[in-house]
Amino acid sequence: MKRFAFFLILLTTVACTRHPEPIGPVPTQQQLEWQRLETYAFIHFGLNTFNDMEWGYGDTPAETFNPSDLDCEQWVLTLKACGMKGVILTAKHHDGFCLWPTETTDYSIKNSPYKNGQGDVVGELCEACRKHGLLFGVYLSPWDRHQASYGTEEYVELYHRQIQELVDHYGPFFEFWFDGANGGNGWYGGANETRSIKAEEYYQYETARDIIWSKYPNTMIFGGTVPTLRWIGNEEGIAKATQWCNYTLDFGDLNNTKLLATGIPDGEHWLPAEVDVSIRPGWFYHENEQPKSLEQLLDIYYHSVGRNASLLLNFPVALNGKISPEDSLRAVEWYQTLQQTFTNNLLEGLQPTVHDEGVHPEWVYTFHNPTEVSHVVLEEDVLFGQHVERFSVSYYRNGKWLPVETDDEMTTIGFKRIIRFKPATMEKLRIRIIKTKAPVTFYRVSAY
Ligand code: FUL
Repeated sequence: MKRFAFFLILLTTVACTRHPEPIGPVPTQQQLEWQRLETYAFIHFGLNTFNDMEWGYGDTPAETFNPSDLDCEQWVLTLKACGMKGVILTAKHHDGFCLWPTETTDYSIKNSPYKNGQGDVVGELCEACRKHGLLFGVYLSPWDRHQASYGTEEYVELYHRQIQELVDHYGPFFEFWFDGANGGNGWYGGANETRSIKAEEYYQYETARDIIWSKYPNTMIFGGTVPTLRWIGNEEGIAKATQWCNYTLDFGDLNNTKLLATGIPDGEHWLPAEVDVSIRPGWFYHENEQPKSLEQLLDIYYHSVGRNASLLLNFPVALNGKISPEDSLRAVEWYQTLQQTFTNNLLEGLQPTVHDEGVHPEWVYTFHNPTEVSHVVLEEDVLFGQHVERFSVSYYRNGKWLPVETDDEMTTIGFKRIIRFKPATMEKLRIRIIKTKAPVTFYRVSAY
């Protein structure tokens, strides 16, 4: 509603003068609210942490889970200090070890020395999130290398019961993660064999989703056959310059990393992308690994949030049960750099001249004095769909129009697109639409 009102105010200024109609897929309210979060965190923590592994086989003893100083409030406060709006915890990774005292298996925190088996990391994090105002989500690996029943109907029932327990005892969840990995081999109750399943049928994802939505209908769903958002197709932290929220919900297409990377311009559904990447090389903590540099993290931001995708940044919790100081310092430095960059919108209060008659509509902003600019942020009003296919950014200085200097390709815009360029002092700034599928409605245009 608010967004609508804002649109009406902007109508005579930055938006097209034609009355727009939604064309093509548009987000649901739930998707739109989720897209507005922009950055949120992953926590990978579990038996792998204590055994220096990424993919536990399913036979690592539960007793090895032994954090000396676990503090979920430290996680939450750290994540808030680096601008994260929510956190998704690996309640169960592929090894099958559960971080809550589940009734479905003995392979859980109940049989670990942590709080003498009385601990509950899912509950503790959920509580800390509630206390400090951070959204909460869970990752529950469908693939389970521990369970003897894995591959049979019995396991699917167990998996659904695990979802039910999480829904009954924790929540609300802003996002629920069904990981796509199904490596085949595992311990499986001592069978030590390779088992393959047809993921699109086996896990009965519609039932899984219904269990979640029966209590928390606003939960965004990652993975499976009925997702409300999509994987970007890589774990490097990179969305492409051309990035559509439009997609077709077909299991084949949901596994096609090429299509996942760009979206499908004529796709039938709104399926916005999420970029998941770890602050360190691994998802789980390994003593010899270091966090990414500030420059790498900034690139990740510009290549995710700056390219019409959400950023899910992973923090591997260390053996003591805390986010390590190297990671938190780096992430806070990163957030503060972004805050400084994007505080002062140089277009604030400037009315653009809009020419939307010809083939190439354009928006021209005239500064009161020559102004140095290095970033332009464009946001389509996605309630009318995502339309722009190509655009340009130029500036006027000493009687000439010049293109801004950047390697970035100016193709799609979508929910948010940030163009970073060599700082240029300008008298005017011009955004021109070169190719679009439908009349363009900007939600906001800003410059820094
Ligand atoms: C992948 C998993 O196999 C990794 O271990 C990690 O959890 C990542 C986020 O998803 O599919």
